[in-house]
Parts: sequence; structure tokens; C-alpha cells
Amino acid sequence: MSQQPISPADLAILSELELKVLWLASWTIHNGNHLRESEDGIKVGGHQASSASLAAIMTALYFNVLRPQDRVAVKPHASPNFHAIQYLLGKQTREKLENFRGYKGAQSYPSRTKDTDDVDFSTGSVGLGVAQTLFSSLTQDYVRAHGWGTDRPEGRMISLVGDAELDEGNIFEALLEGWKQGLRNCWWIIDYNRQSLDAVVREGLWERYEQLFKNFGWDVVILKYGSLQQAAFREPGGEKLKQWIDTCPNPLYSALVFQGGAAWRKRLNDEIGDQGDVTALIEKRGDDELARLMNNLGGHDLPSVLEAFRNVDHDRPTCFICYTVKGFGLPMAGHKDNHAGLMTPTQMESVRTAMNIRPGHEWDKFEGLATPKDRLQAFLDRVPFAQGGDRRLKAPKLEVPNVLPVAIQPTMSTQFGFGALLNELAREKSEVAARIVTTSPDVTVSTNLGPWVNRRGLFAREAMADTFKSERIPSTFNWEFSPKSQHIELGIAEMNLFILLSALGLSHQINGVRLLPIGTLYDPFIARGLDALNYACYQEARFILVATPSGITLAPEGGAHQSIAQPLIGMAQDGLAAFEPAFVDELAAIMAFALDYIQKDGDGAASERNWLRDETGGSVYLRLSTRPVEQIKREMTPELRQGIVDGAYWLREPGPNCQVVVAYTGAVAPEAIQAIGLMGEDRRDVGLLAVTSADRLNAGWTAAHRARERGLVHARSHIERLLADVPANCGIVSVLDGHPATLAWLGSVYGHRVRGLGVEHFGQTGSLAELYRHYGIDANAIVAAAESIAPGRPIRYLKALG
Ligand SMILES: Cc1ncc(C[n+]2csc(CCOP(=O)(O)OP(=O)(O)O)c2C)c(N)n1
Ligand SMILES: [Mg+2]
Repeated sequence: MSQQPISPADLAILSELELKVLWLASWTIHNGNHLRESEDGIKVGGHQASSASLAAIMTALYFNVLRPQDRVAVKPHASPNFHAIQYLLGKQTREKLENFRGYKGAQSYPSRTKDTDDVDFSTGSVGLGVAQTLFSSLTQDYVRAHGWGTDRPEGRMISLVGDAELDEGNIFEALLEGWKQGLRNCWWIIDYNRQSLDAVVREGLWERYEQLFKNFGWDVVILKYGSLQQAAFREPGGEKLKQWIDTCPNPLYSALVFQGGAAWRKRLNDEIGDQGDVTALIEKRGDDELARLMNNLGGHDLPSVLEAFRNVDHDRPTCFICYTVKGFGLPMAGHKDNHAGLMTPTQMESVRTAMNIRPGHEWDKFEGLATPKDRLQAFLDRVPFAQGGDRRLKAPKLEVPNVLPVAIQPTMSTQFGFGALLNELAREKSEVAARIVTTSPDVTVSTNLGPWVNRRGLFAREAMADTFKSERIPSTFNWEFSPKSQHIELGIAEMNLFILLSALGLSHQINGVRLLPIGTLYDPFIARGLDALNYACYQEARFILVATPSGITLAPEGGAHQSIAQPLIGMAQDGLAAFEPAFVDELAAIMAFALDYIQKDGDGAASERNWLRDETGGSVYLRLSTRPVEQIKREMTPELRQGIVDGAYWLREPGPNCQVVVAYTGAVAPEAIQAIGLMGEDRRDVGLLAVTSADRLNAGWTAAHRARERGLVHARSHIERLLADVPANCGIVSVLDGHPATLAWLGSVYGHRVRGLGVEHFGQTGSLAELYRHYGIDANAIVAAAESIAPGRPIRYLKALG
């Protein structure tokens, strides 16, 4: 950016706006918190101090530096600043501010989905929003390298980072990945107020940060002294004052900030007073002026902040370490306990008086400011950030065929089927295939993305040959990088996978270019990145997560990698539809559904068929297996496809006198099939229910309940229809390679007795047969369970099996 210097008139307006942001944010919190407390009696954190330390930096950014194409993740507790700024820009309503923290009011942490003032990236769980900006920048590069979205200028992805937020490991995982991927256009602005939630942070952290960022190829800009301090350092004795500031421990500096001018004077005179230059420097300032000088750290000094940001004329990633005071400008400034602190009504009054705000005029945009209103408004009207119109871009939906072609072999695993499906897609010239972008944290080959990558290549902005290929060494996998390729290979950190999926999955709204992201990982390691997955879902990022291998079915691979809880995560995670198919034709139907579903953003009216709000769309989780399973030769009828997508279908319909139903999910299909064969002679009309999505079945069932409770008496969910004719005395044995609670609820639909089989402990290695027996999910266990809940004559094969 080549920048004209800011005119003194504009600088004066920006200084006034900084005060206004500080006021509005503080008033919003004060107002909202007292309101909430009087409603519920629940005291929540004030966060006035956290917000205040970024007032100058955010004023500089939003009212001067940012362009419409730039995107920002604001640290969670600076949310009130953000809302105040949007209010001044006419993009946030007074009602929402007055209802801060309230039902449908402005959110306590900036939220893409719940706020209405165009939050770029949600924040809340510290560290995640920071990494989101890095991966959004990589996503922007990916999009542009493919020749898309080039009609818009490149944006900077900016994060406002709390200094204690840098304790989160995921930030460093992202830094390393950014270095590998040639990160550009990313700014992290650290609010170095040297305070966390509980206390004051360690000394000298800035030096670690500086080295660290430089090691990863970032530019580092340190804003330590404001312009008042810089001027004072040039006075006689100024050098001594600078030395004192540089060696003052963080807690002492904070304490003096809190105590104010008289305390500064005493301490400075005691420690460096010399009855000469330094004493003169101190004594020529009154208490207030001295306090203003000592509080004038770089991050609160608009001219320094503006200069630092405006001087960046390159696209290298840049870290700004901005010295600030937590609670700057407020009576609680610097106090170590100020994190959750809320100003008392008396303190609020003193701030009001200092800012010339008349009672009843708290929300007036320009109340108390010296510059005439029309000039302030004219300034706001030409703020560059607000010139671009709607920040939430749109991209058209791509048509997905109902059927994805795949050659089904007599015996194959769902993981193998997934590879084959993507391989077929990779051969196509379709728009859908072109928009798929795959990614994996160093398990590309072992999750069977290899055939896709062989055809579509690895993405990098700079082409890089596969040395093994150029050296003519035979290898199954083509490992060539190019800017047009479609697989992003990540290092092992699963957090990075989820945050990259979050960034890729928002590309339609951030870049105006739709991507169809597919990420693969081992099922147990979902837990490693769970908060990031939750974060991605909360932002309504759209992606397909393919987790394989899973459960104890990975048998000899290793006990430590067995996953139990993941099916329950799949059910419980908001914004994520979970499937666990057993057969490859099911997977093909689910993949076609998923590629369409992740593009939907309709109003979410519930379908009368399954009571799911499929029009709203969401992300998809597929839990797959490496176990080769004998496939069923059958035609994929529309009814079968619908059943698979809705969550279940009868693989064998129960007869009218049915005594037992086996309901299974996923890789244990052969055991379930074998079990019903074995008990067929001793139990009548046994039914076999294939459950492809416990998540969707369950969600449809509870939704239908709610609909009936609202008076829609005919509402009926898919599972209610499936089980409607199963006799009341029939028992249900449910079984899956995962926690039994996943399916055990089936008994509540009509009150059938259920024996839920599944896995509750893990860690043992062995052959598949050994482990299924050990954990009680083999055919024998199914038959034994059936015998116990569906009384009748002894099932004769039981003994033979044992
Ligand atoms: C993952 C996570 N853990 C804990 C918290 C609770 N928390 C909110 S803010 C905060 C301290 C933040 O300190 P810092 O980043 O320095 O911000 P400041 O308040 O100083 O502006 C903590 C621990 C959280 N929001 N997210
Ligand atoms: Mg802090």
C-alpha cells in the first residue's frame, strides 16, 4: 500500500472515534450485564477491560486501514468494540446493543452465525479464530491459484490476538503449517497487555514471540512506546526513563497504571530521581499528564498504530506486538483482577462525566465529541472498510448427480469404496469434481485418498516435481505439487485439519467461490481436534469429514487407535450429519447426498418425510472402515436410496409374528446377517434393520415429537414408520462397533425392549474375530442377547458358536 499521510483533521476525528468506541463498548457491557444479572441473578464476566485494551487498534483498523476485502477475527472479549464500531458505521442496531448478551441480542463473543453485523470469523474458544485467519489466507491462495475470484482484490486475513491466547498450542501448529505452505497476507496483531484472565503474564514473553515468528518467516513489528513517550525520551533525562520502563516488571507496571499519577511520581522519583534532568522531566508534568505519559504505550497511540499498519507494503505474514494496558482509559486499568471486572455505577458515572455524555444520550453516536456531527458523519460515510456492500458473499450451488458411479467388487471395505468413488470423480471433467478439494493430516495414503491424489495432484503455489518420479524409482503414488492441483497435504496436527476445513468450507461466503472440501483422518483422532471441529460447525463451514479406520474393527492396527465415542459425537455435534454405512452402494448414495447437502443454506423448513431440516444443510461426517465386507448385489432403487439417506432401511423386513429385530450399524453387518441366519429356526420372522445414520434417525424422531407437541398430529419420523408394524413384544438387539448408547434409544420409539451391544472398553489388539468376541459384538453375542430379551425355546446354534 502506498499511503498518503493522514491529515491532522482525520487524525483528530479518529481520536474522537477511539473515545467513542471505548464509551459505547463500556456502556454496552455495563447495560447488558446489569440487565442480565437483574433477570437471572447470574453474574458473568464484565470484559470491559479486555475490550478497552484494543480500542485504539480497532479504531485504526476499521476506520482507516481495512479494505472491504480484508477479513478479521476479533479476540472474543473485544466483541463489544466490534459491535460499537459497526453501530457507528450504521451496520448494528441500538436494540441489539441494548440487548447485549440477551436473547437474540449482540453476542458476547463475535459470532458469524448469531450476530447480524457481519462478523467475518467467530471467536470464543481462544486460539481457534487466530488459526482461522491463517488457513483463510491459504484458502484464498488456493482459490486464486485456480483462477477463481480474481475479479476481487486479494484480502488480508487479520487476527486480533490476546497475549495469553498465545498459550494455545493450536496457534503454533498453525504457524508451522503456514510456513510450510508459503503463507501470505496474514496479520496477527497481539494485544500485549501482559494480562491473562487470572493474572499478569511472565516477563519477556515478547522476546520469545519475536524469535518464534521470525523463525517461521514472519515480519515482526513491535509497538512499545507511544508518541508521547518517544518525545519524552528525546528530552534531557529521557534515556533514563526509557531504561526504567524497559526493566520495569510487568506486575509493577500494571499496579502503577492502576494507582495513577501520584504513584508514578513517587516510584519514579524513588528509583531514578536525580535532582537533575530526570527529576525535571518528571516534575514538569502534573499527575494526570504523568499518568498519560506512562500509559502511552504503542498500542494506545493512534499515530504509532496507524503508521505501523499503513507502512506495510508487502504480503509477507506480519506479527505486530502491541504494548497495551488492559482496561486502558477506565478506572480498572492495569488491575490484575480486572478481567471479569465490571465498572460500578459510580465508576460508570465518572467515565460518563469525563466523556461529556449527558444522561439519556448514552447511545447518541456523536454525543460529547468536539467535531461537528456532519463532519463526523461525512468521515464515517467514506470509511473504506464500509464501502464494499454485503460482506457475506454468495456462490451458486453446483448440481450434484443423484448417483455417483463406482465399480463394486464382490468384497470390499467402505474405505476402499471411498477411494474408488473419488477415483471415479477424479476421472470426470465435471464442475463438481473441479471444486472438490481434499486434505489430510499426513494420512492421505492410509485413508485411501491416494488414487484421487494421483489424478488431481498436490496443491502448492509453486510447482514442485516428484523426485522419485524424475529419478524413475517405481512408486504407487504421484507426489507432484502444482498450483492447479486439488489436494492440500497437511502435517499431522488434526487441529489444523479442522481449521483448514473451516476455512475451505466458508470460501463461498469469504471468497465468493464455492469449494467442496473433503478431509480425511483416523476416526479416533477426531477427539484430538474436537474443539476445532465444533468451531468449524458453529461457523457453519461446509465440508465432508471422512474418518477411517474406526472402532475396534481396525483390530491388528493397534489397540490405542480404537474409537468408541465417535458415533455419539456424530449424533451430538450440531451442524454435522453423521453416517456409518456398511456397504459401498450405501456410501455412493450418501456421498451424492453429502455433496449436495453441504451446499444447502435454505430456510430449513422440516420435510414431512423425515422431519429433518435438510434445506438448512450442514457438514457431513462419514465413519468408515477398513474391513472388507461381502457386498450385496442389488439395484439402487429410489426407495432404498431414500432409506439410506434418511438413516435406516429394512435389509430384511420383519414378519407379522416377529420376535426379534437386529438393528446394526456399519462394519458389524456380517455379524448381524450371520446372527439372524442362525436364529431363524428358533425365533419367528426375525427382522434386520440396517442403520446408516443413527444421528439422522434420532434427530428426525425428536423433531417429529416436537412437531406433534405443537399440534401437527400427523407428523411421523422415518424410524417411527419403520418400526410401526413391529409387534410390541418383539425385542430389539442393537449392535455397532462403537458405544451402545448410539442405538439403544431405538427402544423408546414404541417401547420395545432393547439389548444394546457395542464397545465400552478398548485397547486390546488381536484378530477381528478375537476382538469381536472379546467385546461382545460377534454373531454369538447377538444371538445370546436375542435369546435373553426374546424368550422362547433355546436357540440351538448358540452353543455351537460358543
Ligand atoms: C479455549 C479457551 N479456554 C479458556 C477460555 C477462557 N478465557 C477467556 S479469555 C481468557 C484469558 C485471555 O487473556 P488474553 O488472551 O491475554 O486476553 P485479554 O483478556 O488480556 O485481552 C481465558 C482463559 C476461553 N475463552 N477459551
Ligand atoms: Mg492479555
